[in-house]
Amino acid sequence: MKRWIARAGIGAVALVALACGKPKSKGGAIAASASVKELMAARGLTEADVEAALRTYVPSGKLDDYIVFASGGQSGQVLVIGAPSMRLLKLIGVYTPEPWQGYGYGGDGDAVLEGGKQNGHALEWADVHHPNLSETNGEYDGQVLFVNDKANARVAVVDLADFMTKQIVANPLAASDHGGTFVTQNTDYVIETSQYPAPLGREYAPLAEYKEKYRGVSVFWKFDRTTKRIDPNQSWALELPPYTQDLADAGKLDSDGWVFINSFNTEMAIGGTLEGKPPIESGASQNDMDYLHVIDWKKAEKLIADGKGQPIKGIRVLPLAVSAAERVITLIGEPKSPHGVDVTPDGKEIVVGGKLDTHATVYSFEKIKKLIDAQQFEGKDAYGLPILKFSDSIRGQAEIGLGPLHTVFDDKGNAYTSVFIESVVAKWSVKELKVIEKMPVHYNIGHILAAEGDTVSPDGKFVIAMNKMSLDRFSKVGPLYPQNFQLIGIDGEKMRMLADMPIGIGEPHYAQMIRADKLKPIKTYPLGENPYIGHKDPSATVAGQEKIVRKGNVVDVYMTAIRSHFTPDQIEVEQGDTVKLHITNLEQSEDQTHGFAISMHNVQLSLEPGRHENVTFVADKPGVYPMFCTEFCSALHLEMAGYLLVKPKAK
Ligand code: K7E
Ligand code: CUA
Repeated sequence: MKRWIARAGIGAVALVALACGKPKSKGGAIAASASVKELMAARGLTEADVEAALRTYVPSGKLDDYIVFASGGQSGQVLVIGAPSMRLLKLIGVYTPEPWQGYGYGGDGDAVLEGGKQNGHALEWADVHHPNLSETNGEYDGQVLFVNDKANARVAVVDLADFMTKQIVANPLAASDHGGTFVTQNTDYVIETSQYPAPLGREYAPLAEYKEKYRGVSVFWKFDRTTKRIDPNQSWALELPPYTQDLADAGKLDSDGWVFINSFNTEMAIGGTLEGKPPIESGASQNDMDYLHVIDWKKAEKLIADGKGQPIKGIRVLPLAVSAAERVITLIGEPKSPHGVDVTPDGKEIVVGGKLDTHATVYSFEKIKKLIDAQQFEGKDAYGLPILKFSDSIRGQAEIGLGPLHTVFDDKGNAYTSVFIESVVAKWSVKELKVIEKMPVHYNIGHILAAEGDTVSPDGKFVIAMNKMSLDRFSKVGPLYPQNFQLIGIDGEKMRMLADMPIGIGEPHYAQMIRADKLKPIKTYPLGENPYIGHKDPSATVAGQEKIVRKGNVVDVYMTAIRSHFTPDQIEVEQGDTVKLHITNLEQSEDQTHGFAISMHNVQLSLEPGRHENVTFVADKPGVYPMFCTEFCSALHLEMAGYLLVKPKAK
């Protein structure tokens, strides 16, 4: 029963019968078995409930068809969820230390978190907004995941070979970001755009000089496929006007080479509530139109290569004046404080969600391109950027409802827009610009995502409503309620609500759903591999070669771990020594992970089979400290232990 049992036509009773293995009766009538009916009655389940259960239930030992990578919001992590079961598979530590994975607790992962320092500060939290999978020819390729930290303007790279965070790059120009981390169709660039305008490079300038000195910025981080890392030296940026840039999307197919970024607060309101001035929220909602930024990034790339960029904090930035003169950035009006901007799968159109306007506006890339090529502008903004006429740039508008935010697509030409104030998913025809159906969601939907949704060929199977509020959906757990992911089937005539999943670790924003068979994670590491360097660690040790080497007050310990002991298991050092542990897990069988912790030292590692880790600390407090395995690995797991002895300094 791998395929969906029924298209719209077959009723729930039929599904129940099928699920129970009851053969169809001769006359074609199908009946649920008495025991299933009893169960339904006892649990108060309707036929629709049973049908939803059958569409999402993944029995023990069976695997999900899709994997969802969801933002963990303020937790700074990424959730990995199976769909349609909506089972949580993993939390990947990204910006926040994650003890189970031994990420940020004394091992080599500390260096990744170090890379995320801003202004010399270690930042222990992040607000993860938009996970984006790497693409090849506009299809998810399952290699890498990028996520941004809205709060501190950072971008992280998660390697999907082992589902580990390998790099955090700190944006030196902006103080916050939002429109990211969108990828170009072959992942040449990962794009990160600032949210709240500020002087580039985070210099000081008074708010009175907002229009002159404050700026937005879009960083084009160059992604290197061979190293699976962002290369900051090959990256560059575009100076943007101090409109509050919001969401963004990269063009694909016809619109490859272009990026679309929308904005609010083109009024450039700066608040001042204590002085009785209007807050930013009202100042920013005065104009009927804000600006969609249309960016020719291939032209910008060329100008940067020709030396037109000016370095700020080590990044080449293309000045606004150059972008204006060379028509790298063109503006088009967009109705009142929009939110999401989403390119259609064919790359031909751009859908902007109105937020304060009830429409989704569909821009035509072909029209835009023609107007730009013919230099048919209706004017310029205060920064000299050319503006296209709104009515000449769009194909039309769809009346969606109150608070349209984000839009995703299926394989049949339909769009699905999250409608925040109405708490619905609106399904509409892109061609007809007409709403077909609205599905209520619980409650206050933010983002929406679709199976293979941002590719050139969405699957049209599921969408997930990512709801900000859950009110009456779950058992009460104190005044901070979980968020609610709602899985909705979209492969039938009508949308079907299938499952709820509470998210209790933060407020997720976006997520992407990839076909599970596109992911090819490794099962074990080659013996001695350090995942952060991608090959065998120079300090990797094999059985029989373990040793303790002392040089001055530095003690190097070359260790191994195998069921169920560490070698060596007694380490004696002197107070004040720098201790360097180099531990190789000699296991080569699947799922045979050992942990490693030392009491009182904030050291905790995860040593998956074959993996090597290095730990450095100063033994500053004399005493006896147990060191032990923290992952239940065998019947003798508790015996997998030893001692670190720190001898007091001789007086
Ligand atoms: Cu709409 Cu940050 Cu993408 Cu939240 S954003 S919902
Ligand atoms: Cu090794 Cu528990």
